[in-house]
Parts: sequence; C-alpha cells; structure tokens
Amino acid sequence: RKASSAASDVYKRQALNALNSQVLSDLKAALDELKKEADLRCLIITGAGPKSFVAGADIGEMSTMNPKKGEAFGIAGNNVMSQVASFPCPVIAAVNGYALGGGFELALACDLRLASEKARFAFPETGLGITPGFGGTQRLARLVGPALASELIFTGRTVKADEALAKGVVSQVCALSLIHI
Ligand code: DAK
Repeated sequence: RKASSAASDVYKRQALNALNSQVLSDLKAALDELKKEADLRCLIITGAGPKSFVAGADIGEMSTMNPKKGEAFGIAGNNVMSQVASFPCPVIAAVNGYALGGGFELALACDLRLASEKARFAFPETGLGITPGFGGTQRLARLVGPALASELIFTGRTVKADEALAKGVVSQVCALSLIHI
C-alpha cells in the first residue's frame, strides 16, 4: 500500500522527488509506521511519476541552509538511510528513473535494486562542490569495490541501467511497467 499522502506525492513529483526536510520527515514517519506491521514481508521504495526515483537532495532547500540547518539535514538524511538499511524485512529500490545524489544513496541503502531501462545513477553533487553525505560513499564502495565507487564519486558521471547491471549496482533491469507501481 502507498505510505504517503496524495498531497505530498504531487509536491514531490514536481521536483522529481527531491529529498527535502519534509520528504525526509515523511519517509521517517512512513518507515516508523511500517515497521510496526507484523505481517509485512517486503518493502518497495519507488519514485512518484515515471521519470525519477529521487533526483537527489533538494538543491533549492540546501542552498538556503545555514551550517546548523545543514548539519541537522545531514543527520536527518543519514538517519533515514540507516532506518532503510536496518529495516526488519527486505527493502527493494524499484528505480524507475533518475537516482541521483541522495537518491542514489537511498537506492544503495536498500537490500536490492531493480532498475527500469530508464534508470540513471550518478553523484552530480561533486560538480556542485559537495560530496555525497548520506552514507553512499561507503555503501557504494562495499557494493562495487573502491575503484568504481571512487570513479563515480570523483567524476559524477552517469551510469545507465545496462552498465549498472553489468557492474553490480543493480541486480535486474526490467521494463518500467514491471517495476513502477
Ligand atoms: N533538487 C531540487 N529540485 C530539483 C532537483 C533537485 N535535486 N532535481 C530536479 N529538480 C526540479 C527542477 O529544478 C525542476 O523544477 P521546476 O523548474 O519545474 O520548478 C523540476 O525538478 C524538473 O526538473 P528538470 O526540468 O530539470 O527536468 P529534466 O528532465 O530537464 O532534468 C534532471 C532532470 C534530473 C537531469 C535535472 O533536473 C537535474 O540535473 N537535477 C539535479 C540533479 C542533482 O544535481 N542531484 C544531486 C543533488 S545534490 C550531504 C548530504 C547529502 C548530499 C550532499 C551532502 N552532507 C550531509 C554533507 C546530497 C546532495 C545531493 O543529492
């Protein structure tokens, strides 16, 4: 079942599901709630709309943050990623489209990643002068090894679905209609 309200779905889709403070708070609340469901056997996280899984942390909101707010945002993001990584049943990222920056990190926090042919993975924030900060540097290195992880972090280059499958970033590539709920 869907874990977020229709109103926030519309808002998130407009910014390609970027992670801002409200979205992180919604995700935390949804995970807290779902964790209580004793009969839950699997959790699937996907992006609203056909274009994007999560296009990253919300650049607009981040640009307004002072150091204190930035630190709180970083902690909130890391806590959500840890909640996903330690969720009591398997969590699948159904990566329907862009998984950029914090969105790539969210996919990496999941147990499994299924990609549509349109999925795209990258850390473009290194081009903005910031490093990935939600645990993705460690998670990607553990998943694909330090050489490829370093390359993707240092260059910010985009990995398409077929390369993501070949390099072990995802375990399956399927048609969008099969993975997008
Ligand atoms: N944040 C905010 N808004 C975004 C966004 C984002 N990351 N990505 C897209 N949007 C918004 C666009 O601004 C646009 O808004 P409107 O103009 O309609 O108001 C709307 O979504 C649709 O986007 P486009 O018109 O650009 O759509 P296109 O199909 O032409 O392009 C795109 C799609 C995904 C290629 C493009 O939007 C794009 O390049 N977006 C930016 C992707 C990006 O740079 N992602 C990385 C964000 S930085 C840290 C913790 C976390 C992080 C870093 C540090 N610490 C604790 C230290 C994480 C950082 C990031 O993730």
